[in-house]
Amino acid sequence: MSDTIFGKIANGEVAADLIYEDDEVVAFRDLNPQAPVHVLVIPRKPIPTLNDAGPEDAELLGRLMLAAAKVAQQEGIAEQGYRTLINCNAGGGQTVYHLHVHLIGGRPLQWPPG
Ligand code: DGP
Repeated sequence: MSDTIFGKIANGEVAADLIYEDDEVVAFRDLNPQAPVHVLVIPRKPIPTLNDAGPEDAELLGRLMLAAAKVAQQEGIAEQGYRTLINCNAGGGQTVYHLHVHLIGGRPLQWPPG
């Protein structure tokens, strides 16, 4: 599973515009940004989809969300607001099968999404 492009970014085999990393989490700019700020927050652990996360991943999932909030602060969009989302499987729009949280902001965001 660590052979997805995101696994390779997490272990340094493939370059990305990294903006945050710690022992368990890496964040980098999306290659195809949908907003002025579009960052992907991923666990180093190669969990393919949210469906594959188990109770043992509960703390890690929390760390992903806290890292997203930290990056939002770093990027200066925390006060104006932003969106975090996880696409799950093809019907949810997932294309890379390494769990990731999208952090999107820097422009007004519509709700509901398309
Ligand atoms: P999703 O559709 O939720 O699986 O989102 C995958 C996102 O990953 C999509 O917005 C484009 C981005 N992406 C795909 N390949 C790369 C890559 O090699 N580098 C970076 N930085 N982003 C990528």
